[in-house]
Order: sequence, then C-alpha cells, then structure tokens
Amino acid sequence: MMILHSHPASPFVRKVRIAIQMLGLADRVEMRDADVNDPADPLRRHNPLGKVPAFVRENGSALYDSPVILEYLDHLAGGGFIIPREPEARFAALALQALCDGALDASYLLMCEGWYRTPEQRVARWIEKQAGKVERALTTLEAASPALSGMPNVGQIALACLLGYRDFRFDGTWRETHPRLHAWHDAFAAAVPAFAATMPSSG
Ligand SMILES: N[C@@H](CCC(=O)N[C@@H](CS)C(=O)NCC(=O)O)C(=O)O
Repeated sequence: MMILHSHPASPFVRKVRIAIQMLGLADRVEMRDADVNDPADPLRRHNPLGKVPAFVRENGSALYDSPVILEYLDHLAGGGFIIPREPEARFAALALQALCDGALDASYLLMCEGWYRTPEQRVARWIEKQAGKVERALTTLEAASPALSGMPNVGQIALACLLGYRDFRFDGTWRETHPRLHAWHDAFAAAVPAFAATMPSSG
C-alpha cells in the first residue's frame, strides 16, 4: 500500500487526490492526515520540508512535491494520461501547472499572513505583491483558458484546484470578474467526479 500524507484543506493534496481517482489508483493509496505544525508528525520523516502532499511509495521511498507525485502516478498508470507524451502538449500542460501552482503558492502565503502574523506585523507591500501574482495569473488564464477534452492533464487539474481554493479561502471573488474561467470551472466539475469528491474542508 502507498501512503499519501495529506490535509483536507490543501489544494496541492487535492491535485494528487484527483489524479489518484482519475487514474483508478484509489485502492492502492492510503490517506493519512498530517499536522504540518507538529514536529512529531511522521510527515517530517518523509518530507524534510514538512509540507503536504508527501507520497510514500511501496518501497518506502517518499516523493514530493505535487508535480513530482503527479508524474509518478501517471507513470504508475502506464504513462501519457495526465502528462501528454507529445512534446508541445506536454510542455503546455507543465507550464499551465507551474502557473497555477505559483498562484496557489501566493494564495497560501496570503492565508499564512492571517495565521502567523498579527495585524501590526503585516506589510501591505508584500501582501499586494502576492495578490498581484494571483490576479495576473487569473487574467492570463481568463484570456486563454485551456480546452477541455478527454482526460484532464496536470495543468488542468492544477487550474481546477486553484479555482477551488479561491472559492474555499477567498469567497470565490474571482467568479464575477472571470466569466470564461467560471464556465471552465463548471465544465471541469461536470466532467471530473473526483473534483466534487475532493471538496476542501478545514479538517
Ligand atoms: N510546491 C508544493 C507546495 C505544498 C504546500 O505548500 N503545502 C502546504 C499546504 S497547502 C503545506 O504543507 N504547508 C506547510 C508548511 O509550509 O510548513 C507542492 O506542490 O506540493
């Protein structure tokens, strides 16, 4: 049995959970909720960075972060499913994933502001800088949302998780200002049952 160190609120874990379900690997992976703030949590033995997701293979070796885990899952399933083999499609999917993961990193850091800093410690310029990354990513994606056909690739999975995280933590404010992404989100949700099945919660 493989193990996924996870947390129900993490959009990066959600990427992995969606891929596991889409690729039919669910009965081979055990989910273990981690406490990222607990030094004694087994998570840190597997990922020195103490971040979820961390994925422990059957031979005991660990993989992180989410793009690496997704690549491994695709390999386990036979390859070419969520990471296209054809170079142009492959690099487009990987670049889309990088953009969405970057916007997720910035969104997560904005949440950390509230969790780890008092109002007096916050620096408006830094907050604006992170918010700008998210806004520019969403503007770019609104102008060129990726066509959905067949099994979604890693970039499309990451985009769905980005929009889901903006719903979960930021009141879905992106919806009004990004109508094409709104439609894209709904089409993804209708096509991929794993998206609704992995709805985030605070845990
Ligand atoms: N680049 C990583 C990001 C993972 C990440 O930031 N995970 C957050 C939860 S959403 C975490 O574990 N944070 C705990 C920490 O940074 O100590 C990935 O794609 O897996």
